[in-house]
Amino acid sequence: MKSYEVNFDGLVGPTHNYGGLSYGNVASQSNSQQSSNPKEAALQGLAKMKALMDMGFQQGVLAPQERPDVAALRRLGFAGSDAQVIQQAAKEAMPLLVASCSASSMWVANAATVSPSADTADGRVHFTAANLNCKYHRSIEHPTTSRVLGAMFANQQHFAHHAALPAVAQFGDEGAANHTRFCRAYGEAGVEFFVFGRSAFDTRYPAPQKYPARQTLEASQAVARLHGLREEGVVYAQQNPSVIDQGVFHNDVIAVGNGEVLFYHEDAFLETNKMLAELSSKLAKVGGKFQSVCVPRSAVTVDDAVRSYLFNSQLLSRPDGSMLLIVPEECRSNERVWHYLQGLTGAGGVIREVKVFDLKQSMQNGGGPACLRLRVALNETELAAVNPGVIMTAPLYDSLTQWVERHYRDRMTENDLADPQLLLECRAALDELTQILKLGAVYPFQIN
Ligand code: SUG
Repeated sequence: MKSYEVNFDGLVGPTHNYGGLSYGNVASQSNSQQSSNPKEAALQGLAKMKALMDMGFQQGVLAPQERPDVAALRRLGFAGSDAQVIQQAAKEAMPLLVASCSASSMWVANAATVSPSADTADGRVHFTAANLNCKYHRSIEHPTTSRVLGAMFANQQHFAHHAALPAVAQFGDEGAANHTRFCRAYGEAGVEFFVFGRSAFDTRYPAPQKYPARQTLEASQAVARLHGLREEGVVYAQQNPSVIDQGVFHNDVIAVGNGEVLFYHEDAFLETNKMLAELSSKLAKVGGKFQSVCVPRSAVTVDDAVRSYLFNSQLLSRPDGSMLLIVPEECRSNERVWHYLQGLTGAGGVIREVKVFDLKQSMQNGGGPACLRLRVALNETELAAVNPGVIMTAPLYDSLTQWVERHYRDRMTENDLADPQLLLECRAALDELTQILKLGAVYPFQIN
């Protein structure tokens, strides 16, 4: 049976703004309080989805969240009508209003961890929504994420959904951003690679000194258990704490994998050789031939990687078996990175082509091409069981583009978030979106 990697991209929400909310994420911190352009952000994301679809890749779309999250503000003690809740929060606790308005759900690499059916004990595709426990503005995403994923992958015969892990730092889970799957073919059993930043209970693992390590070993292990993965099909590795301290807040900022290939920076991991050997031997047991492409620090520094998002790229398989790298424009403007990429594609190795996309609006909050997509490997039968409303087509692209043009503002600052009219605009937009994507009622304002 045929199988595919389907990329579900997060549609940028109408409140996209630069709130400076993510300590440890250099772009989020340095662009704090700048004015954003939600319309441009959503259109840049849609253009990437359309381009990948046009290149022949399977492409889907994942809906944004209801923002401002008035219910979250009510849980923090703000009361009255919805407009009063927003105005009171703006007056007394602006950072909480900003957090409740974040469009951060666009980075769907953090929405969930997904294990394809070929890897799981019950032969279903498993999803665990990420608790995103490290940042308040992200920790409020998972209930809606679960409802949206449930509406997209609704067939219980093929899809199993797990609630987010307990919402405490010891089980901090950032989803697929710290998870990669290696395989010979998408429909065959593979090796799932979980990268963590620290251990919650075992003091032998070093931790970063400056910035938080968002993912724990214990969270990764819990996800692997929930998904029914075989021990032989899992490899755990620790991220190098010193790169976290240089702004690598997720592993997908310093490594990306696809098929049998891992593309990574020399400084990305601890005990790299041991990890590579384990990946290679476990992949060999399921018939695969592991290949790694290491980018030396002499060619590209960790700082270059953090600024250009070289590794936050999408590594995609082309029909001839070679691979294509989708990178953000920032890679072209970094001389060392661009020089490295020219050499890489010209060397006759597995990565043959680079395509550049303008994702500046998302990049300024620390989200590149890979952050914007959730990969779901599906066989033909499973793909047919996905809600067809969320699979990208030319007509869907047109409707979504027109929907963005109709509903989105082209400028957003902190003051705009305090405007109660924004809530009404967003709800009207999202109500229409759930009809376009045929999701049913998934937002708090639709179900309460
Ligand atoms: O969690 N930025 C996100 C970026 C997530 C990128 N995802 C991956 N690497 N997979 C984060 O730090 C910034 C929001 C603000 O500051 O307004 C933010 O949440």
